[in-house]
Amino acid sequence: MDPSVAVLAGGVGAARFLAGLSRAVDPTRTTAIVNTADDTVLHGLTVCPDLDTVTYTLAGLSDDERGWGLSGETWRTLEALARFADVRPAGSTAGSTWFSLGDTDLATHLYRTARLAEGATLHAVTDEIRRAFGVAQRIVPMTNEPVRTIVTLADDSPVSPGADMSFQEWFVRHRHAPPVAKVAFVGADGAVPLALDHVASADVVVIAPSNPLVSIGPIRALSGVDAALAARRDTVVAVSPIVGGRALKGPAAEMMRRLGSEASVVGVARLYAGICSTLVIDSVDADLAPEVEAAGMACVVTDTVMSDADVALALALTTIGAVA
Ligand code: FO1
Repeated sequence: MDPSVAVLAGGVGAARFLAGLSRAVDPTRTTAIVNTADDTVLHGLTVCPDLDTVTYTLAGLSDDERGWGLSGETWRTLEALARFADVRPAGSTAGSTWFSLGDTDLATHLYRTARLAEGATLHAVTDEIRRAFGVAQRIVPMTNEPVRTIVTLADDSPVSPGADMSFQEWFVRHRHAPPVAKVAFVGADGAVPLALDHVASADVVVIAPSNPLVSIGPIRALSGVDAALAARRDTVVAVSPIVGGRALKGPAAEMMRRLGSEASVVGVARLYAGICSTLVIDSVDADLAPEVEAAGMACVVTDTVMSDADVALALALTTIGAVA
């Protein structure tokens, strides 16, 4: 029988890894535990970007170029909202268009929001959405409770220096350009992690190639997650999201530098060494393998840039094989 796998996941990098994994092992034996600290409310709708990126990608319906949202998307609702820009009173956020919600993507947020209003948990709604999209892998939000990433902008930020800002405002509205001095996961303290039993009992745990600070960080901030990983460290393997000192997508490298980590596979190894035995790094970083090992992790060198489905499949097989 194929090994059971639990995957700690953020957005696009994790989604592509999970798509490779779904071809490598029986998808019904895989559980993705997904960051929800990026979630936001827009137009009264609950939007869960990482959950949706994972679901759409596994359904084969994501927009590959953007990395988020659905392929073949149309934007008529967004365009229609622009009509209200001139009449919106100062201080109102009604009808804002800085976060692009596509017409078909909106259906997911409408369904989720309506089900949450009926009293369903985020876990239950996420499972309903997964089934509606015909995805076999289990997709579990990291918690049912709202946890929100808040960034504190650095004093040298050209925008609102020293101010606190929601993750999506920073990431999308300001294109993750303003330097960040601090990151907090508001609500993480009291939130109950989901799927801790899978983290404890799966044959293999994978930390997907996601931002270690703002995608994996919120999952780790939940009570008991790090302890559960540390207790089975020998069968926990991470894939570095940093390749050649840069993130393939998003602000991970710049963020790591700003928040005191080295923006390299060695910096990733130092962040994960306490909870994870093995780091998978890209061939371009092969010369750093001894430093990863010096940071306390075994190191596997392979192609990690998932430019097509076959690379993702090979990466998934190598990753699982490193600790299975
Ligand atoms: N990212 C953007 O850069 N611009 C957008 O307008 C945007 C809209 C959007 C809508 C739905 C969704 O699920 C994701 C969306 N994202 C957008 C991506 C997303 O906000 C970020 O990539 C993640 O939060 C980071 O993991």
